Amino acid sequence: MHHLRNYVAGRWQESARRFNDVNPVDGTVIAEVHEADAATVDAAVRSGREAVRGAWGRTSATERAAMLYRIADEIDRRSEEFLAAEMADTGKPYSMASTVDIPRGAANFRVFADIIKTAPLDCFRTDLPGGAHALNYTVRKPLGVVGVISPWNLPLLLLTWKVAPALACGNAVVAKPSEETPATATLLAEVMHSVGLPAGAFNLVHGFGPESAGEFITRHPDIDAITFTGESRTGTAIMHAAAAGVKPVSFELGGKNAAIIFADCDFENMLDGMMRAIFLNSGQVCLCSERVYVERPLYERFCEALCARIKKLKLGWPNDRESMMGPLISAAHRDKVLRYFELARQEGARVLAGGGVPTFGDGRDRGFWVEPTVITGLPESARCIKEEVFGPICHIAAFDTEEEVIALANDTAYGLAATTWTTNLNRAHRVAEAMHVGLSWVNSWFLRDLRTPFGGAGLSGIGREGGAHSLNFYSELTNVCIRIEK
Ligand code: NAD
Ligand code: 6OD
Repeated sequence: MHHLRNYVAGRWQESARRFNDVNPVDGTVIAEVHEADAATVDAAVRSGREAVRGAWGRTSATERAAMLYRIADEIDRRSEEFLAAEMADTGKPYSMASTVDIPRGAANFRVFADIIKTAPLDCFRTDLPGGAHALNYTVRKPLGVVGVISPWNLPLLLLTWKVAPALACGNAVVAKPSEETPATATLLAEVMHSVGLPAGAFNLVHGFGPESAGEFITRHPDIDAITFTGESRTGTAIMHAAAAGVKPVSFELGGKNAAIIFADCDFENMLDGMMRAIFLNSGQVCLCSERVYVERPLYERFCEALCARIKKLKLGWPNDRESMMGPLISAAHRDKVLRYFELARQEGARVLAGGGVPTFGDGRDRGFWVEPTVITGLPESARCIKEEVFGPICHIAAFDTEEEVIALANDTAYGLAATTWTTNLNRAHRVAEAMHVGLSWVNSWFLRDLRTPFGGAGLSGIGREGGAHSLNFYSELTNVCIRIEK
């Protein structure tokens, strides 16, 4: 059996307590994971503190950038291993893992290496009475030891999205990947070791949330900041824990995102985009469009075309190059999504496609699959319209006016992403800006430039990361003010 260990102070550490890493494609156990106890997390935090006080804390931005490029190069060199590990942990198809997850793992390090080398600092000359003046300039310093807690849907992408800027700013990291997907994080620790990152600058602890490694990090008095991606409810729990030490938090949480399709859209482009926006990663992307609003003249055509495309969506083994959709992450999550399918029926939905569990006649029947599903006919107050399902499902409703659809799209406690499909330039700008979200796409979805702000409003999060926004979270700024006499 393959063992996934903790990485603390530059050394691999075993634990007596172990849990299974399961492949969701067919339910097989692929590894035994060593769960970090409170003492291991404490050792990780202490080694992080020593690294920040020691050689790592004294590195220049140029030296850290060089280290980040080495990490990126090493991820690229071992990309086949990362791919295999990510596909085994998540069941996601090669078509996605090889184009999104693993390339972004390396890109996250490169982009923050570029950014830290060129980050400008504020400088103001302040005129004073009598001809004297003051020179104000800011100095960027590490926060200290940053706790990084990440989810299972895009494991390497989302972990490195936070580890890279934290290291770029000179912090030490104690990272905890999701208990569902510990494999690529463990490979990342191997990479850190092999490129010579100073011991303690990156620590990896495995485990769960409550009363396990997650909570041990968030409650640790010597953690300086917490950056978290996951469910909104978990965000609340972490905020409680962080409140005790008044620790800065950055939260990227859930979504219940709207797609708005106007009748004047480029239909085929929109359909391609919407297939991704609804079913990429089996709908397990926080940005996925679970609420789809279609201008009435296009409504029937869209529903038919989407259902026809679903029939061609191949649910396959990850290594099958034709495979477009994999299973859900776990039996528990599959059961949650199936409960929403059932709830939708009880709430009065008409099921246009899917709604059940596929059968394959092979090992996949022991995995955690559900069918791509399309529903209509729910009132806007239905739980299936209000709550995040995080599965391959969307609800489609017709609308008549721009004003009406803006109100419908914004009628949610979340505020992560929206996507608008239209060829009318004026309307594109009006609607995109009217969305109460952090990310408003037009004629595209999940199109990323890593220098731009990423995050959500309302239940979808606190703060923005990406580009300089990340640097501002992961740094302490000191303003130096020097009075200069005439
Ligand atoms: P989750 O909140 O259950 O778990 C995320 C991480 O938090 C895991 O590592 C888990 O072990 C840990 N955790 C759980 N409880 C904890 C606690 N009390 N204290 C400390 N750590 C704790 O989320 P998930 O099921 O892994 O991921 C799916 C959710 O993440 C969805 O809601 C999705 O929308 C959201 N998500 C958001 C974004 C974004 O960028 N906004 C990105 C990806 C996923
Ligand atoms: O692209 C990113 O940087 C990012 N944080 C994506 C999040 C996807 C949510 O599942």
